[in-house]
Amino acid sequence: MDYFIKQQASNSIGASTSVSVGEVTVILQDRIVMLVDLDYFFAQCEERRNPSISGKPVVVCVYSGRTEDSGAVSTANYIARKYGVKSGIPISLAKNKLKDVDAVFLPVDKQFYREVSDKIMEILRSHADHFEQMGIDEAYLDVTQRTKGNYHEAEELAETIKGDVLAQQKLTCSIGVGPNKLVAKISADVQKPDGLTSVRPGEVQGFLSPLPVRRLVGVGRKTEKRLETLGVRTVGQLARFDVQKLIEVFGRKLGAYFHNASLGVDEEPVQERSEPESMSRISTLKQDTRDLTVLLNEAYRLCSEVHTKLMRQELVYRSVSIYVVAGDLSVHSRSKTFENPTSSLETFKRTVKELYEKFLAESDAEARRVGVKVSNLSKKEEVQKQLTNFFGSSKD
Ligand code: TTP
Ligand code: MG
Repeated sequence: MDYFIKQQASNSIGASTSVSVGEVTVILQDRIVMLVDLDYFFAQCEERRNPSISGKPVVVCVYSGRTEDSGAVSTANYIARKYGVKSGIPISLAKNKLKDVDAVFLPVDKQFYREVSDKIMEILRSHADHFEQMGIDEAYLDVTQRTKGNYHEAEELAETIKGDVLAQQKLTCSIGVGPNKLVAKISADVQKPDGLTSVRPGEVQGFLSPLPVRRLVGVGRKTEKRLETLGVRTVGQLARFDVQKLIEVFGRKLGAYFHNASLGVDEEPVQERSEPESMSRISTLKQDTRDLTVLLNEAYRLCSEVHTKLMRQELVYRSVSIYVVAGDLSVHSRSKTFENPTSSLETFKRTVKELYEKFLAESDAEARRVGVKVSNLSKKEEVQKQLTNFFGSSKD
């Protein structure tokens, strides 16, 4: 337990509030963080564009094109949700659930949602000391300075933000206010749509304790099951669970994270995200060569490394390049850009192969070093996440 309290102390700047859970006392820095999440975003954009559909169940779909109804639901408005329609379910199932009502099914129009999102993010940014966009419809705002650390002011500011978004962009959102990102995120989910939930430092423990552990970011289905075998179902039970045992089961980093999270402690700053423009790896061959198999052997290894990093940062790429540093140290490169972004390792490797073949056909240089690069990077789109969900991958 010691290391944890020390960590808190060394990170603390300015005012703080201490909170006790059983025998443990933790110090929460007095920050005020908001999480703004737009309600049923894609479907609400569609309602705004065509108000005549508001009042009906609206389902926005990613059609795979294989058969008329194949694909998955991207999101649905709250009327459709009453019938059990939600993100990720097959379109055919959604149609079945809504077969007796006058429902509207629409294809995703990502470009339109992106435009609406950009305008709303500008509004949100203008109300924050520090701003961090998390996805197309979600952002963290650190408002500590402008509210002078006063929750009452922060709650008023949240109302102002909701009013501005509605007046300027005709959309509703839900806001969670809390002492950090973790609490703000969970509280934003409490009341939806059009909600505002504020959890002050002294209320954190009471707020989190009864919640299922699954509500904590990073606790997926597998972790939930493992915690259950330890007799831990709620965040409160997790807070009282021996941290050393947690570390034994989940490793030091994750164990400590779960422990801190259960206590409502999260020091992650709200900070602007800048996406890298490219990612690359280069390596020196054992000997200079023009042998495609040897080149690819090394290049594929580099592709996997780059791809792992790409996945960790949830990025997709649109361009692939290869590099060859020849024996005379001249540098050669070949590139290819796709129309649509992808996260596929297979496409990456296939393109690298094509480009090395092209290089060998066009140049007679011998390769001393080989490199691969992905560029034109952007955040992985929710649509792609959704398709992955649909075709089955677990959260952990
Ligand atoms: P969410 O904020 O998770 O969902 P939402 O805005 O539709 O609904 P809520 O009122 O609960 O916030 O996701 C934002 C958008 O991302 C959503 O409108 C559509 C898209 N999305 C998918 O395409 N697939 C998914 O599985 C999820 C969860 C979201
Ligand atoms: Mg949302």
